Amino acid sequence: MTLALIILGVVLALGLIAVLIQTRRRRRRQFVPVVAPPRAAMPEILVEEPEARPTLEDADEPGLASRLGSSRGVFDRVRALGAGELSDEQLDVVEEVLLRSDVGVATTQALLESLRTNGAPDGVAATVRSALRRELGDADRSLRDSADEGRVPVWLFVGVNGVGKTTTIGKLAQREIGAGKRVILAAGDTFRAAAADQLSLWAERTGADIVRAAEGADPGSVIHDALGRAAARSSDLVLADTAGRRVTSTNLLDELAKIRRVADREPGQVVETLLVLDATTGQNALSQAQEFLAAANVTGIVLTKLDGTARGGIVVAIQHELGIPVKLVGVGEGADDLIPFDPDAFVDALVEA
Ligand SMILES: Nc1nc2c(ncn2[C@@H]2O[C@H](COP(=O)(O)OP(=O)(O)OP(=O)(O)O)[C@@H](O)[C@H]2O)c(=O)[nH]1
Ligand SMILES: [Mg+2]
Repeated sequence: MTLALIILGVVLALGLIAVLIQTRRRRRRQFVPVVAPPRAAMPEILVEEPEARPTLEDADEPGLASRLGSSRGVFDRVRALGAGELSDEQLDVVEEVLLRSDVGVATTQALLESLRTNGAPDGVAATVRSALRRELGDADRSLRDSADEGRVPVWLFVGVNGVGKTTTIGKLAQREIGAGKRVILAAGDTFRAAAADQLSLWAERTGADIVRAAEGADPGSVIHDALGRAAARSSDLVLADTAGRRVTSTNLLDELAKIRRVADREPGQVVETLLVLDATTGQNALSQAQEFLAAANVTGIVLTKLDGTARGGIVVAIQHELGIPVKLVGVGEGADDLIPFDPDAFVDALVEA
């Protein structure tokens, strides 16, 4: 009898232990396969008291002209021209400079026409400056960072490979976390493992949280998991990376449309779709953009690598041809090398003495 009771007791105890182990495994399983577990060092509240640091505008405005690489040099010959009526040779110089600067044929011809008719009483450089400024218009260049009640704002980054999507996300993570936001990076570029590794490095550097998956995983499911995590942690912003290449561009655009639908499903809400373009590719950037605009509901453009061999007039061509505002410009590879696009400061930096 006693022996039977002891055996019964042991069997019950073993059963209880088995149930406990199962429950713990199941709980763990909810997180492991879909979302990387939070790093041990990741605090629940990522940034409690952001340290005071200069805003990007304060840090960059004084040096914009010197950070524009070769863009400013293109206008040297225009700066050297005087005021008043222009000779044919001088008009040729203006035409050549404008075309080389990548502003595009339409803007160049319009500006030449105006110079022929009105001359340049305030100087050629000033006339060119105000014409370029006029072309850039007064679009809203702010980035929307709020979503509807109960939803998490998502900024989706699209563009062909190598233009600077992942780097721009890293820079923005730095900026937004610096402003006190809780940011999650979604490694939606599952095309190659190195893409998620690159984003993970930015997460480590900036203190952002990250959701990633194995190479070849469905990008939509990564975005979906990131949104779940963002909702659970009351995050303020999800920055979603995407792959820049697929077998064909049609495939890539289909994939993007799918990712966008997932990102825009509750609890997520895509409030910005930012097309990243490499300024050094000049007019090629424009034809890429046309394809993306048709597929991806683009709300703004990030123009990268303006510190390099780019010729800054491409900003004007983008505005003219696409009508989509350039919202940010990249002027280097570092975390602080991203500037909100300010048309006044930009045309001054390009053309003024
Ligand atoms: N000079 C300069 N380099 C930049 C800038 N933005 C990005 N880069 C560099 O451009 C290269 C490509 O940047 P990524 O961020 O990896 O580009 P991506 O669009 O994510 O590329 P894929 O992942 O291949 O689609 C990197 O070496 C970056 O450091 C910029 O504003 N200026
Ligand atoms: Mg990338």
